[in-house]
Amino acid sequence: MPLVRPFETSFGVTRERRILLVEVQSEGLTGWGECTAGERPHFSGESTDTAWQIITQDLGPMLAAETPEHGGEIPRIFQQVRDNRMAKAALENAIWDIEAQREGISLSRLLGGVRDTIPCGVSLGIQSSIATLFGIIERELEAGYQRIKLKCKPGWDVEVFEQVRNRWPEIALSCDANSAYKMRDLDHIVAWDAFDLLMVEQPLWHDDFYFHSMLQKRMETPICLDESIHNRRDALAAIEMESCKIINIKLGRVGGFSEAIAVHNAALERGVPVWCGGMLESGIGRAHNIALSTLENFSLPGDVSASARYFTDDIIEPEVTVTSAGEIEIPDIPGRGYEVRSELIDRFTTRKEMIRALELVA
Ligand code: OSB
Ligand code: MG
Repeated sequence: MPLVRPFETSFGVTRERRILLVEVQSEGLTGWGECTAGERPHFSGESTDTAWQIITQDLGPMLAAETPEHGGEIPRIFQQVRDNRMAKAALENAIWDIEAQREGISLSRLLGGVRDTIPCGVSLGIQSSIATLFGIIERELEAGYQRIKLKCKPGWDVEVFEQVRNRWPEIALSCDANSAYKMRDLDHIVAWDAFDLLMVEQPLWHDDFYFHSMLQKRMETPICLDESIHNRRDALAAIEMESCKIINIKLGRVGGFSEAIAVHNAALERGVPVWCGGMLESGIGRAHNIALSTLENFSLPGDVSASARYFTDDIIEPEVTVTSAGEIEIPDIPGRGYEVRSELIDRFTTRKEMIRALELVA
């Protein structure tokens, strides 16, 4: 799926998405899941192709050999497979979708969601100039988005923050470095306290807690961890060490809804707010992010925004839209809340594999 515009982070540029989708059929119901791995293994060690391999060779057959009734049972079934959380999440989330349909309730309700609208922010990629960035910020604020997150890296940081702050002294503003900095940059990052940022997301290594905690001790601005948090245990360690004061929860990064809820609850009990991150998802992953964002502790605007910001033609119907108040309204229908446009998916599809469960004899 071509992106409406390229998205640049400190680890590279994405121009089109090559997305692995999972369709699970059971008892006449169809659940969908999206693997949020990137085309290249730059955000995490997973990619679209490693996930294809793990799902077709391992996870798919493992799931087909079982008869789970609840999404919450899936982590146990996949226990023997180490890591590969984005591959696992694609399958687990499809089962939660089916379960919600079977129960006749929305996915949000099944997960324990408490909101009927969610607050939305946008994540803005690195641009060719500050003037271009200003134009984009203007448009997004005009559309109603409640928080602007700026991707940053050495050479695209202080200068940008300073000019954006001068132009918009009051907006909720944050930044995300995707691990672009090192210890020698600590003084440089501490100085960002001057820009009244809501948070600084993942400034240091993708697998670090310790050095983030050293930075957080010197900094007023809350650090938010993204890449470092893979599960509830990571969240507990990061909170205990004060490596962060805010957590970005991504369904794929933590391995699916079960672990996302566990991270959410651990943070809630310790007074640490969370928000839902994005991975340039198609409508299916987006629908799941929306449902997750209705949980109580998702109190900050997330990176979940309108379909049209990414794709001219999204694969769900209706596409995701954002109100002028910068909110997404939660669909109150059974399951994921959006229809899947199968004919459009077929047109985009380059490869397909079917894994059958054994027929059960009643
Ligand atoms: O770090 O949050 C991130 C996109 C791809 C990989 C990592 C990240 C992002 C984003 C975009 O920030 C969020 C979105 O708009 O989906
Ligand atoms: Mg991030």
